[in-house]
Amino acid sequence: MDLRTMKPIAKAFCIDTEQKVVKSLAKQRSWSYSDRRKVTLKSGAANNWAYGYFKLAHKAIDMLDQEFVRLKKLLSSLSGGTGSGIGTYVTEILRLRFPGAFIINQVIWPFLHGEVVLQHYNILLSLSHLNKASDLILIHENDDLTNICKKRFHIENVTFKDMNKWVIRCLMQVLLPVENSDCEEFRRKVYGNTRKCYLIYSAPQISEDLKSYSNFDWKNVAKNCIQMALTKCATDEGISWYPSQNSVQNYMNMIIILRGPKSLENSENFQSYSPHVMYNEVGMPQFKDISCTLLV
Ligand SMILES: Nc1nc2c(ncn2[C@@H]2O[C@H](COP(=O)(O)OP(=O)(O)OP(=O)(O)O)[C@@H](O)[C@H]2O)c(=O)[nH]1
Ligand SMILES: [Mg+2]
Repeated sequence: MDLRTMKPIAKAFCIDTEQKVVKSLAKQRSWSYSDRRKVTLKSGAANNWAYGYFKLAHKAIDMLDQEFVRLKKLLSSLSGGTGSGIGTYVTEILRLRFPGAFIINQVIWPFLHGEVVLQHYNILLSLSHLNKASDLILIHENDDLTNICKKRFHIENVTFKDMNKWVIRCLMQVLLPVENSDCEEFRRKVYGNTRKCYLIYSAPQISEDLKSYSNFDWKNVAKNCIQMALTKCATDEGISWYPSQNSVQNYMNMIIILRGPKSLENSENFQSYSPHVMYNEVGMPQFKDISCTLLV
């Protein structure tokens, strides 16, 4: 707790090449960052992976050094120069220093159109490096996030803030503790897999104000979620029902995470879809009902 502002102090690091970005992020209303964990340089990485990776990253590492040991989960974009270049370099240094650490990268895939001209190179370079250094790469696509916000949360002018709320919700689904598995087991489920990249599908997608009018049961929520993954549909509405769920075996490694009061008794039914079922009898703080999240 920061006794001056009475705000909790975040454990996370906030890294950006541009001072204004870190300053604006540090202006959070409900928490603060310690000065040791705000890392900033003098100029941006100009949307250039190589500039971030080769020219700027070592400077950021020098500033991070003291508390490096606590850093195991990295959130960054793939298409700019800082998140992709420095994020990749930091991941590689972490891997060198802590060979046994379980490192997770959450990355944002850019919009298909209208973004950075170098984005394809930046993505390719980032993912090819991360695939060696990281244990688990969770991907969120900005076009999908926009669709979820528009179609399921009925937001007309979608902002990054709206999209990030859904990203955070999915990350909580995946990373909060579960009852039948711990970090070690999670690690074993994805460990040794040459494929590190996972897309996240999660259901139900429903706004708070509509929740009291809705009724969910495990069968439908899980059925929808699995079909979303099969048909690569980001939203849990308007899903195509072809191919059928019999083709679920096509997925090499599907991890199913169930949260909610009735998940325990149902968890065995999910084994037919995947041997990797993780569950927790307590629902998410915001989603007291049931929820199903897939990593595929
Ligand atoms: N979902 C989401 N995407 C974001 C957000 N901020 C930026 N992006 C996306 O991230 C990409 C741009 O990355 P930035 O983070 O702005 O770039 P950077 O990593 O700071 O790199 P440079 O600015 O080139 O130094 C684009 O694809 C944006 O659409 C955000 O808050 N949420
Ligand atoms: Mg930037």
